[in-house]
Amino acid sequence: MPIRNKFGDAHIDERRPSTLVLGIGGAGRNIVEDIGELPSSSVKIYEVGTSSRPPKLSFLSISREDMKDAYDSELEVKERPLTESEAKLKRLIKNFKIVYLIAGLGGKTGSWTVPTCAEISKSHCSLTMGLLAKPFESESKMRRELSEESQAESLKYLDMSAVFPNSRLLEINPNLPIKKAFEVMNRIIQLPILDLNSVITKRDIPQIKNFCKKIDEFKIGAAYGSGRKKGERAAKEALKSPWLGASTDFKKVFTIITTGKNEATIDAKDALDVIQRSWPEADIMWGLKEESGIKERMRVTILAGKQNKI
Ligand SMILES: Nc1nc2c(ncn2[C@@H]2O[C@H](COP(=O)(O)OP(=O)(O)OP(=O)(O)O)[C@@H](O)[C@H]2O)c(=O)[nH]1
Ligand SMILES: [Mg+2]
Repeated sequence: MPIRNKFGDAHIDERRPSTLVLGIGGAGRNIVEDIGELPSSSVKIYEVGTSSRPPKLSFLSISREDMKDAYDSELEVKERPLTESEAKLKRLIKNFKIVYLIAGLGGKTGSWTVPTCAEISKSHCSLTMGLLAKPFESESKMRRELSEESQAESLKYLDMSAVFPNSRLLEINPNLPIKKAFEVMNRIIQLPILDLNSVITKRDIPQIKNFCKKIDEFKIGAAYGSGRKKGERAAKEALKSPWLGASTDFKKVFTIITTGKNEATIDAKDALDVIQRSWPEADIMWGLKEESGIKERMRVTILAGKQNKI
């Protein structure tokens, strides 16, 4: 029998783990810059990059040369003197329980920095998640190879990761201008921070880590539903999300249900039943949260993982 567990708490802010979100390199910075207002004061966001682009949020300046040296080193972070940029990153990262690393892999800054941050975070923090966009098929071979290599290196240290191939943007809407397309995608990439992270309490972290143990990569889908049967409608739409792909063999699924105030949980149960029918063998961890702006609607956010790790 698959497991269905509720986790988290929608109300108790003091039990929220301190959370750091790092938007690294051009893509990472774009994604965090338009994240908007955060639901909890326990979340801090930083842009990380070389200083030529004026930041909109708190900023941590690093040098590409330092990050290249770090990336190329055969030694683990603990076994060698840190570069100046790594030392700065470590001083920041070590103060948090949960760390999100956001970047577009394939570029130098993001690809070189994410694995090192993941390694530092693994030894100082409780949970590390990578939210990583991958280059278009049409980008250079060098970029695509760097992105694969950086992803594989990062996976050694990340507890959770979600990967977003940019090429899917074109399959979804080939005529959408690239800036608009990135905006659509960036909204999806932000969802774990806005939804998953808004229900997690400190107490949930070991259970979440355990749940993700054998999963290399999560796919994300989300949608709104309204009116009668809004839970069912939202879940059905979320399941059609292009970022989830066509796969049916998801084994571990987080579902975050966002409602207005005092919503009946019947709609939440409907949503979970729809998901379970689609993936009968999947274990589901689900959380419920409130958001005043959502009014009469319901949002269902799904993070679905296949069992990859041995
Ligand atoms: N989803 C998404 N992807 C982006 C965005 N901007 C760029 N990308 C993708 O991210 C990849 C990496 O690009 P950048 O983030 O600019 O690279 P960087 O980390 O700044 O590295 P360098 O500029 O080479 O130092 C690109 O190949 C694009 O496919 C964005 O706003 N959203
Ligand atoms: Mg750049």
